[in-house]
Amino acid sequence: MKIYINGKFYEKSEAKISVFDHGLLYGDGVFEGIRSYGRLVFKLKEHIDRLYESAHSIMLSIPLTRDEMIKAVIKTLKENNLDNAYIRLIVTRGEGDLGLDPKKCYGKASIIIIVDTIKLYPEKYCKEGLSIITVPTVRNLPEALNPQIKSLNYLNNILAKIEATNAGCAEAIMLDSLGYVAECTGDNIFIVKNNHLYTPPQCMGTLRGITRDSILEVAKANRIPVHEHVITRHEVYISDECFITGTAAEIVPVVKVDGRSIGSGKPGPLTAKVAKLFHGLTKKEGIKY
Ligand code: PXG
Repeated sequence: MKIYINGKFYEKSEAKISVFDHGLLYGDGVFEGIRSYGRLVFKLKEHIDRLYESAHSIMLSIPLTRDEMIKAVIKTLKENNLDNAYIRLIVTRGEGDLGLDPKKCYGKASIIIIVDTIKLYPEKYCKEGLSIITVPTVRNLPEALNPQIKSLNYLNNILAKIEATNAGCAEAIMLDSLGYVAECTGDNIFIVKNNHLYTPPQCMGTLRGITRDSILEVAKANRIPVHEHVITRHEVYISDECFITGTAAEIVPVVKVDGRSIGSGKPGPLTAKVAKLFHGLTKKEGIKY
């Protein structure tokens, strides 16, 4: 494995950054998780745009242009020679002192690109569907740390993940501070009711997932009605189908929420249809390497 750090490649055992990097000390930085399918990087431009928007919001200046960043990702993929890869792109605030002030780190942002493979959920869950719960930890308030900023500070999600796994679930629904469904710990959520798709709007304290947007794109192109609409837990419980979406997870059906069976209790037909449409898109769209 060859890991990119600030323009140079290192073996995994040699790929290191400073213990004074504010990415480590404070989770001060931004990241993206990206996938390639058959040597096509899926929605790379969208991921790079979201990275630069996250960075802009936290006043982190990335020392490469967007085009240079795309080239760096492609170069790292070529170096690692994987046909189907999971790419983790990280920009940290860089090395500073032990104080919070990011100004001490200016000009030192670190860019790290790791290319690996990932299987987030076992095949059994993808085929039979997940059983998930709603956890007590609410999603970060948009007015505090906006979930649309994909920052290195993931403790909000990790606390929710701990609550999920403690209860024997691989994923969990996080609510916003008003009690509406926001998203899962590392995935967006969709429900199906009467052949319409619903997902919470991004203003509800959700990350604007690239997979979520791709589902909206394929649904619209195939005349499946889609709504970005507030969702309550009750609406999830009485939905016909439910599924979660993420770059790492892809599309995973959900068959039980808080002990309530969803629809037939089995992965539903519209979930299968949009998953097929999504995988079709990944096969034909992307930047080649
Ligand atoms: N919501 C959150 C909070 C995420 O972290 C998504 C939605 C899906 O977004 P994309 O753009 O990938 O469709 C994510 C991204 C993990 C893990 O181990 C998950 C993500 C990132 C890093 C790790 O579950 N998901």
